[in-house]
Amino acid sequence: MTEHLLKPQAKPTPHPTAQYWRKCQVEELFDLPFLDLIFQAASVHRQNFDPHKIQISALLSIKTGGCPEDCAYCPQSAHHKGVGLAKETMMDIDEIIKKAQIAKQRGASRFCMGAAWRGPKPKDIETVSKIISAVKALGMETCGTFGMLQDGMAEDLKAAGLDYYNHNLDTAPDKYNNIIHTRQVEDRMDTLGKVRSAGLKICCGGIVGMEENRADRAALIASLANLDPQPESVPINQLVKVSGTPLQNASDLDWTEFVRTVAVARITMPKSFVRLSAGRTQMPESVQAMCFLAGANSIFVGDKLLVTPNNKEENEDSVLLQKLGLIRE
Ligand code: SAM
Ligand code: DTB
Ligand code: SF4
Repeated sequence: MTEHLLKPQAKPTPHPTAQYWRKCQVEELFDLPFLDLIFQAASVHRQNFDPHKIQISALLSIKTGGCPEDCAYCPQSAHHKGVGLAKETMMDIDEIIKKAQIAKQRGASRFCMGAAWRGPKPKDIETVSKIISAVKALGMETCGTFGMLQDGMAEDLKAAGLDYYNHNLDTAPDKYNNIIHTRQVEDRMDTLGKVRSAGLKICCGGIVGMEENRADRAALIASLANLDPQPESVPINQLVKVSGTPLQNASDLDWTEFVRTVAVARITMPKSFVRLSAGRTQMPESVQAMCFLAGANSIFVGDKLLVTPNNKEENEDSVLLQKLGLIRE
C-alpha cells in the first residue's frame, strides 16, 4: 500500500475513458464516508501524479461583459442588468501580453484568455489568433474560452498556437435548462467535438453551489468522466455569488460537499488535472488543503478570475503552496 505513496509515477498522458460511469456508481462514491472517500481519491492521485506538484494557470478576460447568453451564474451576461458590469471592447494586444508576462513571472505555466461571447465571429478568430501566437511566443501554454465554435474555427485556433480550449458542461445535463436558456447542452457537446477533432486539448468542468443536489453533482461528474477521451483538465468551480445575477442568494454549499466533488472528479478522471478553480477566496486554507489532498492539482493564480477577485494578496498563494510543500509543475 505504501509503495505507490512513496513512488509517484511519471507525468501521464491523457487516456481514453477507461470505463463508462453510470450515474448511480458516481453517487455511490459521493455517499462514501467522507474520510474513506478522501483516502481513496488521494490514493488514486498518488498512483497517477506526483502529489507534490501543482499546475498553475492565470486567467484574463480579454473581452468583458455584454454577453448575449443568459447563464444564471454569470456576471457577464447582458440579461442580468442588476450586476452593472459595463460592456467592454477587446483589450489591446500589448496590454494582454503585459498581463501574460506578469503571470509567467508569478509562476503560471498556462495563460487562459476568456471572452464574453456566445461564440466568436470569423473576424474575432483572426484577432484572437494573433493574441494566441504572441502569448505562445512567451513560452507559455495557451488556453482560450470563447464560447461556441463554428466549423473550421478550432483548426484556426490550433494553427495559431492554442493548446487548450475551455468549454464547461457546468451542471447536470438534465438541469442545464434551469440554469441556461439560450443554448442546449447538445450545443456544448458539439463544440467539444469540434475542439477534439482539431487536436486541441480540452479543459471542461463545472460549477457547484447552484442549488443543485448531490445527485445533480454526480450527474455532472459522470457526464465529464464519460467524455471520450476524458478532458485533460477539469475545473471544479464553486459558484461565486455575484449581486445582480439570478443566483446571488444561492444557499452556501457545505465545504465537505465541495471537497467530495473534487475527490469524485479525481477518482473518475484519474489522469486529468483537476483544478480548484473559482471560489477559493471564500475557502479557508484548510479547505483548500483538503481539496489538494483529495486530488486537486491545479489552481488559478492572480488577483482576478475573469471579473471577480481571486486571491487577496500577491504572495498569498505562494505562502499557501509553501506551507503545504507543493511545488509548481
Ligand atoms: N463565454 C464562454 C463560455 O461560457 O464558455 C467563456 C467564458 S465563461 C465566463 C467560462 C466559465 O466561467 C463558465 O463556463 C463557468 O463555468 C465559469 N463561471 C462564470 N461565472 C461564474 C461564477 N459566478 N462562479 C463560478 N464560475 C463561473
Ligand atoms: C473555469 O472553469 N473557471 C474560470 C475559467 N474556466 C474561464 C472562470 C471562473 C469565472 C468566475 C467568475 C468571474 O470572475 O467571472
Ligand atoms: Fe456568456 Fe460565458 Fe458568461 Fe454564459 S458564462 S453569460 S456564455 S460569458
